[in-house]
Amino acid sequence: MKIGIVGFAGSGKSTVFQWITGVKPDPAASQRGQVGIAKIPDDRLTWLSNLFKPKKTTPAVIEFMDTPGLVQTEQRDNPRRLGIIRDADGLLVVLNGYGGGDLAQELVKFREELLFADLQIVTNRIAKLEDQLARKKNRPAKEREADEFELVLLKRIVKALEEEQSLANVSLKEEEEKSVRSFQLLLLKPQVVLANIGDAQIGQALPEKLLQSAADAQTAPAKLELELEELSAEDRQTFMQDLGLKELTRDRTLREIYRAMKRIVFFTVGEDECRAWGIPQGVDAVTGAGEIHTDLSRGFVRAEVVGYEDFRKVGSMKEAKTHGVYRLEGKTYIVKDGDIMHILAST
Ligand SMILES: Nc1nc2c(ncn2[C@@H]2O[C@H](COP(=O)(O)OP(=O)(O)O)[C@@H](O)[C@H]2O)c(=O)[nH]1
Ligand SMILES: [Mg+2]
Repeated sequence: MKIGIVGFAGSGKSTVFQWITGVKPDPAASQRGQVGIAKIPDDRLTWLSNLFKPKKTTPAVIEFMDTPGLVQTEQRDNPRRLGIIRDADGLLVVLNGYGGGDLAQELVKFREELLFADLQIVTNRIAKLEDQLARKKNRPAKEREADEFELVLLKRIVKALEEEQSLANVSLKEEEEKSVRSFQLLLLKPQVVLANIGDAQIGQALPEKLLQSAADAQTAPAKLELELEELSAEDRQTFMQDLGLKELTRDRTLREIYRAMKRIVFFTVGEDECRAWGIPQGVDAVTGAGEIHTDLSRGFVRAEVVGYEDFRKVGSMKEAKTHGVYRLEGKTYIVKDGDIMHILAST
């Protein structure tokens, strides 16, 4: 899972990148998309690790990519600049919350850039398809039908882009999703909006107008929290109290991003390793097993499953069996967030 950190130049993308991944931003590298890994904090994994005392504890991760960002005065160049995030699974949109600008307006402008870039791709493709349908009349019916199918779909997408400036309400069937997947449309990617605020904005609510277009928008004093990290725990407490900062927001922000990207985790536990495996919401047990190893998905027989909350009450797999919370599930079982799983496979 890769998330592109996007926004206008100077909004604080590189600051957020460092805050979230701990990787020092390199302006030259960010031109090509600098990547860093963030571990997703999970109290459940910590609890399991305290119980099993494994040699290794491995959290779920997200890869973040810092990008150079867009320039308001060079709008014609922005689609090219956005090319860098075409293969990202989601977007973290960083707004400049420290400079005193209108955040709702900034988000509108940024989304217009995404819209402009997507429209360019879709309308180019439409022109190509129409041309092909008009000129090559003797192609096999199957080919023509495929083109027509795509054309109708793309026109529907253009309509939504032009009228609603969003693809949020375009529900695509599986076949349609497949047909447009290769265009990597930016407005089809899940977005998390993050206002990068300064010391002066701590404790202030986000503008109502911004929340109307991004209900789950997050707030973070990223630069300040980066600076706080360099202090001793004691000094940090004092500073945080003085600033009216109750807690560091990074963990919460990461969990929120994970949730917004519709990811869940299941756990594997043992004396060697306790690990959180990240998977998309709604996948079945075979797919989940494949995340661990392709052999486990190929030879999948059954999954032993105990939900985290149940496990916490009983404390061991053995007790889970006697208390009736241990289950054997088959290939099509839809994995739930927090499941503790042991995959049984034939090799
Ligand atoms: N005062 C203040 N400056 C900030 C804050 N966040 C970022 N900056 C500064 O704004 C400039 C641009 O930040 P940067 O993260 O490089 O933005 P990017 O262009 O989006 O990557 C840098 O000089 C940062 O130190 C903040 O919260 N408060
Ligand atoms: Mg930068």
